[in-house]
Amino acid sequence: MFDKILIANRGEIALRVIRACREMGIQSVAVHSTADADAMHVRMADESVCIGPPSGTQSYLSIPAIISACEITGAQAIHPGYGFLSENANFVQIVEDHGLTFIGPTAEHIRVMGDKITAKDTMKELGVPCVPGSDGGVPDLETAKKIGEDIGYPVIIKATAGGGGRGMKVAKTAADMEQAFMTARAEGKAAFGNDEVYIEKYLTTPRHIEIQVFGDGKGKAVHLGERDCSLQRRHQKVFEEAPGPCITPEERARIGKTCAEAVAKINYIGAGTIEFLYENGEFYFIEMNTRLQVEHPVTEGIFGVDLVREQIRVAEGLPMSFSQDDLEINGHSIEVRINAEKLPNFAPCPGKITQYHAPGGLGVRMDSALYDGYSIPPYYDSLIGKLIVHGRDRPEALARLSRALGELIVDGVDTTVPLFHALLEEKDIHTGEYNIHWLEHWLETNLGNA
Ligand code: MV4
Repeated sequence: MFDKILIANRGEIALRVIRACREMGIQSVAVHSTADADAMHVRMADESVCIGPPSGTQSYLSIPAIISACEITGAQAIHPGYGFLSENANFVQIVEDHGLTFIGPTAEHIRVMGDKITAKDTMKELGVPCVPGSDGGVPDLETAKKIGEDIGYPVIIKATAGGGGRGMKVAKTAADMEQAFMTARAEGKAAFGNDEVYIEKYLTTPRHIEIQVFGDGKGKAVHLGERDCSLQRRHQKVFEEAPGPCITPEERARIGKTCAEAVAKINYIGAGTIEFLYENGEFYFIEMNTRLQVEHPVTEGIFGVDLVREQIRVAEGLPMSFSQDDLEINGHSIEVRINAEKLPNFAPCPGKITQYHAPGGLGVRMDSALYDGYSIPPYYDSLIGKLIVHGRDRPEALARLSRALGELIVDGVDTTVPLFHALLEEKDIHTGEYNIHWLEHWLETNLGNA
């Protein structure tokens, strides 16, 4: 069993992992940049190590500094949180070469899922339904045009190394193909050093539905239903919920079983998310994320499980503490991401927090590393908190969200809180009738957002 875990991250996710460690009787080690000396994760951990200057590249992304911090403190395992080194297969290899445990999937699974073409090939082979498109990579424009004619326009050209919307171009008709193909390739090359691309039928009005899976690394795996994360701006999620308002119990059981069986078959270990586009009652695989996600608390809310605790257990070689039959959905959970950003254009807004008051009461969870007098540094992500609510049903969760947002005080910087107050006035949010384009359209109409 581990007696000490190092958390290679900062902010609310570092606190999330420290809390799980404390409940399990495991010592925690925080690492931090010089800009984060006064950060809450440093205060809350049992020990801390300064690993470098403010820039993420030289601190939270510095593999030698993080490995050294483990050696200095005697930590036996590393939890990567999300972002930073969480999906870096090379890092996982180095961690293991130093006799340490990476709390997460194997380097091999991270590598396979990090390349979108290999990920799709693997999922197709495992029986997961995929978006119709090219069979693997598309070598040249001539082949691309042929595929366009075969599957029919519109199509989307995606860089295999892409993700988060980068290296992605839509061709509405054959006339757009040359431009779209060349641009997707060039962006893939420039951003990821990889110009390999593939083509899919472009789905015009899907929802983003993702299935939470969890494996023990020994051929056992479960699913924990879906999250609907369709409300996004520029590929950044802003509002997430579970269960999905449009998914029936039958659909959930079917796609969930397919996903759990797929990851069981590859001996997947730990938390994973299989992302789908959902349109006209059909699921289409797009990508798999091999990490704990920002929005994992909505899944924890409806299933009453602690996913970080389970990650630590399976990394220790223990079984998961539940089986599929133990997992039952209870009520509805919603998360909103509180970013230090100024509306209408979401410009980052770092600065000093002059007053912070977290909401509370039944069904309210606030995951945040803020405190009175804290200065949000300008070097990192603008996520400063996640407000997660749970209710017996969706209307109760929405009412609770409105109530909790009203209690929340974050003074000194601009935040995305006013956006959520406004969204809660919208009929479509209450009926659940939205898709991946709804929010950008709403922002344009209501805030004149660019
Ligand atoms: C698509 C798509 C439509 N058709 N693929 C965007 C980021 C990456 N994860 C996949 N993305 C998309 N892939 C096909 N075949 C539309 C998107 C997309 C999107 C997906 C999920 C959530 C928000 C989105 C916003 C714009 C485009």
